Amino acid sequence: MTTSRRKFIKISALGIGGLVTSTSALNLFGKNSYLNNKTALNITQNLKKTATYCEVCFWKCAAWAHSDEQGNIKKIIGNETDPHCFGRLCPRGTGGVGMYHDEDRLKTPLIRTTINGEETFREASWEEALDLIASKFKDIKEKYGAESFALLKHGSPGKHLEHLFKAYGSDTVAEPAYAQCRGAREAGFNLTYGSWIGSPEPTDIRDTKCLVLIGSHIGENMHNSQVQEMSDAIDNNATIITVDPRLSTAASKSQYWLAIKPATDIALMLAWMHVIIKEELYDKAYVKRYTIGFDELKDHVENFTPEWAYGITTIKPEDIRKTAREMAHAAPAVIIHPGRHVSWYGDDTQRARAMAILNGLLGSWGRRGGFYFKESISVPKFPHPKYPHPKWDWRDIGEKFPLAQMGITTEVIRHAIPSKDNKYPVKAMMVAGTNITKSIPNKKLLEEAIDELEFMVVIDTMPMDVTGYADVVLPECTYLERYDGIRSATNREPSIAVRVPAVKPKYDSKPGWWIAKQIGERIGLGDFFKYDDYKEVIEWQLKKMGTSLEEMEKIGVKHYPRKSGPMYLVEGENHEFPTASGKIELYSKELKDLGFDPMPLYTKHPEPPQGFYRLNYGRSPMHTFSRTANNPNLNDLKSENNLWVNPKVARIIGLKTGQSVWLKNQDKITSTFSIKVRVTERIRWDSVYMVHGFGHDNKKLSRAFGKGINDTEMVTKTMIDPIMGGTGMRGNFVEILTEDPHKTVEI
Ligand SMILES: Nc1nc2c(c(=O)[nH]1)N[C@H]1C(S)=C(S)[C@@H](COP(=O)(O)OP(=O)(O)OC[C@H]3O[C@@H](n4cnc5c(=O)[nH]c(N)nc54)[C@H](O)[C@@H]3O)O[C@H]1N2
Ligand SMILES: Nc1nc2c(c(=O)[nH]1)N[C@H]1C(S)=C(S)[C@@H](COP(=O)(O)OP(=O)(O)OC[C@H]3O[C@@H](n4cnc5c(=O)[nH]c(N)nc54)[C@H](O)[C@@H]3O)O[C@H]1N2
Ligand code: SF4
Ligand SMILES: [Mo]
Repeated sequence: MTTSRRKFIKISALGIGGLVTSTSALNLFGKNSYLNNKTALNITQNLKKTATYCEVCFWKCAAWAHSDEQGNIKKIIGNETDPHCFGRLCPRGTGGVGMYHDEDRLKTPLIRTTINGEETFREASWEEALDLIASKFKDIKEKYGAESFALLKHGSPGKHLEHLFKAYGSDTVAEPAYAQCRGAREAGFNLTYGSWIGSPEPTDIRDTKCLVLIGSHIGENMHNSQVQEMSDAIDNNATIITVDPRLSTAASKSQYWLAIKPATDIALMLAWMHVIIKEELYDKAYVKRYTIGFDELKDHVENFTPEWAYGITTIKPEDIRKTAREMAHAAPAVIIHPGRHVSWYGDDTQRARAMAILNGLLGSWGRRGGFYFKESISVPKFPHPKYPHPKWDWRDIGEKFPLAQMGITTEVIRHAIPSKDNKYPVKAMMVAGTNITKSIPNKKLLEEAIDELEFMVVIDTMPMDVTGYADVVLPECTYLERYDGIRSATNREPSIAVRVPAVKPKYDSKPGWWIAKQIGERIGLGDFFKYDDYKEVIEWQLKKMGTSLEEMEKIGVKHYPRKSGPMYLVEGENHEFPTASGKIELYSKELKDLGFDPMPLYTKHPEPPQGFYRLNYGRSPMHTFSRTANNPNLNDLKSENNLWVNPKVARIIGLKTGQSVWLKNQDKITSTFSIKVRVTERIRWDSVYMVHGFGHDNKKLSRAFGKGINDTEMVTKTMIDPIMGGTGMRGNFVEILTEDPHKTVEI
């Protein structure tokens, strides 16, 4: 099967930033463009190239920002030697320049004030805003202890602020990339192999013969090198098996699309294990040498036949058998992809365990075309005094969840609500680079918690919804206007990349490192920030790493040789896995000892009642979460989300493509805005689907305000993973309303 690479990957062409070849990238330079193709190509020679890495998502592709003599950024192009992007940026990365140009950006610090009885923001100087924040830092520490000041963060600015918080004495830190994203996968694979999957995933997709995607919608999920490698795998006739209730882009390129009934994946995987073991298709030598618990697993899956799974998943027994054989046929060059956003149904660590176990049976961990042993190089720490030891931190806040390995945002938020048994009161909060009103569900609880805070400061580049709740808003400059920490990539071989400002910060915006330092100095922590410019930190680190800023400015990415040994297991040799037993744990004693199932079991989850549909959500290749909805370039490509509705459902309700509808969920929450219907066979009749990140409710976002529905608003029921505290968000059911529920009725 051959597929046109260009159609699938929608990543810009090498070297010229996608101006000519790819239709999607071409559209980037549409009516809101800063350039047209011809001028772009002509002026390339006169542009200054600055080394950076992209912050439009967390794949962190290394890139070259091109700016003209007037200091305007004209375009951004992938760094050819970068293993995250192989010289091509995805449409979002190419459109990243829109983050810099967006005229709706935060321009000055803002302080909440009351005018004529109404709360509003007034513009303030940095001096005033920073002094106010510093006084609150001192206040909170005196009254409650530094621990009561929490930091919710995501992305590069988070690193600088985490340093400030640790110096101050608070490790009450969390980010949505754990409990709302990949935490359960890390827990599940850690239990099995003794190590996290991490980012980028060490999936050897370019050499695989069979890629199994369970939900992962690579191609819409645009994690760059992964998409490119999948495209190569397709060209090399690898078998793609996609398990998804929706015909995703990946499913449409697959030999097998298993349109599973939502929330039943564990049953499918147990049946796959059953077939693989019953038909003796597993890698016997690998299982014998590297794993423990095979006999227990064999007994465990004895009754989980494809016929049993059929009743649960709606996938035909012969399809389950056929796909299990396909995987075994390709093994060990097979990947049961661990997924990334896995906080679905609350039994997510167990679903990740099932994926990990399947890989173990097929012998793909540590094998070419399966999972490689990743390696990175550590960046030396710039010297600073020892951090004080907090009396309590994110671990205590998440203590209910024995295998939580990072802060749980929802728990940190919940601890802002006073109660008798709240031993760890959160009294103030800094939110940096995360739009929590979009990324954390259960808005009622969130608003209740925010209401209780004595102080809240938000650091963002844009007037996102979350800024509306702050006492002080600080405008950070964009990634194109600042130095940041060195990117050390975990990959087939180690490499580093630098981020150097391509232009001066626009308006009165400042870099995150500067903000952290300014607050630190004001509260007596100057010794933790012994530099005038973050450039000095990078220069010091690069020197220790055998290079220099001067060299890095020329090359952008530097590669280092592997030191940890071969990328794959050496045939016939033993290998010590970093688990308690030193083996791949098919049976987990650790889980058993903690009172959990030592091997995954299928549990039935509630199904939508009559008239309701399961709310399913995912990614658009043109957008990242809520952060790009207002980006002029990307908004031009896609300005709102749509509601995917099966034709059967459309017939019942009488819906047509393009019609505006509202949603009402099981807890009677109605959507603030409407969404346009897209009638399509590509979604099962029991679910509806939309892209996450739209439905913005801050009017200051002139392009994004009121466009589409915010899926998070409809997520009021969550299913919590008891093992690591993940927030399962896919158990919400919605009704489709054809009339505006907000229309005032005239009597
Ligand atoms: N363009 C773009 N790319 C991105 C991002 C972005 O914002 N924009 N964000 C990045 C980040 S941080 C993450 S974590 C990843 C997320 O990307 P993935 O990890 O790929 O996300 P998933 O939630 O697994 O994928 C959503 C898919 O799951 C399917 N699905 C829903 N319910 C079920 C079910 O019960 N079973 C199965 N088998 N499938 C189901 C949906 O139909 C949809 O196709 O994307 C990354 N890449
Ligand atoms: N309902 C629902 N919830 C989800 C998801 C979902 O699919 N559906 N996905 C989950 C996943 S996988 C993840 S990883 C999280 C992502 O959660 P978030 O990281 O919170 O995602 P965004 O909504 O993009 O919010 C990022 C914020 O950072 C700001 N920002 C961007 N660049 C900078 C910068 O350089 N400096 C500063 N200071 N701010 C910046 C943006 O303007 C925006 O306000 O959400 C999770 N929550
Ligand atoms: S995948 Fe796209 S958005 Fe993400 S870092 Fe790379 S170019 Fe930027
Ligand atoms: Mo994520």
